[in-house]
Amino acid sequence: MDVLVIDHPLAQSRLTAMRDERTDSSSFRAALHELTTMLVYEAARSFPIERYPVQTPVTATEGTRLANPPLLVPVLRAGLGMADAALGLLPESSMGFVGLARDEETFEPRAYMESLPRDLNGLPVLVLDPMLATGGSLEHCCRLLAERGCTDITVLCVLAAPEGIERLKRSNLPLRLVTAAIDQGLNGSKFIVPGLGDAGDRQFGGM
Ligand code: U5P
Repeated sequence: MDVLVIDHPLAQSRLTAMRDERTDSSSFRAALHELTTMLVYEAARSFPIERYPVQTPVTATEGTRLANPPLLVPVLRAGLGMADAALGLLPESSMGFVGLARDEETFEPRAYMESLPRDLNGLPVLVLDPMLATGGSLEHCCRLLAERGCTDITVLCVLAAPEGIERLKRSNLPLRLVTAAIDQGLNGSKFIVPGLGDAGDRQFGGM
């Protein structure tokens, strides 16, 4: 599994704002939005393009567009804060949704919603979830996509724990990971350390 870490200074400054416990929800959402734009920009570097004729005011030339814009799949609830930024850079993309809750005793994900095209053959997918902790949620989500025929998954997250990366590697699913940082690891409550806390609560408040 390819892992791409975006260590650009502008990305790292947004990540630091998100880590800071004094950052309020509104500023946290703004930093997540901007950071997602940077992660999508870098993830899209390897997307296939096609050339097509275009007329400028001066002459005829050739233009570039994405050959196959990916399906965007934010993982609810925390991935919602990445959806608008991703759609901004990929306006031709469609969006599906997967809702996952983590059981706080077993730490395993439970799906409460799936809204995806039935057939994902030939369609690349960009999965949006800020945190890769144990990897249970993202493995579950990517398995749903692979079962529908998807063979090209890019997982976009803000923070990844080594434990989650290992789990995704072992899954043998057809995916690559783009993240702004790989943190030290998980604590006893399976939170990422140093991390940024609960990405859903930081954006939308505690439930
Ligand atoms: N999560 C956090 N912060 C953490 C660890 C996990 O917000 O430090 C939440 C995220 O919402 C993420 C989910 O979607 O748990 C991933 O957990 P896991 O299935 O990778 O363990």
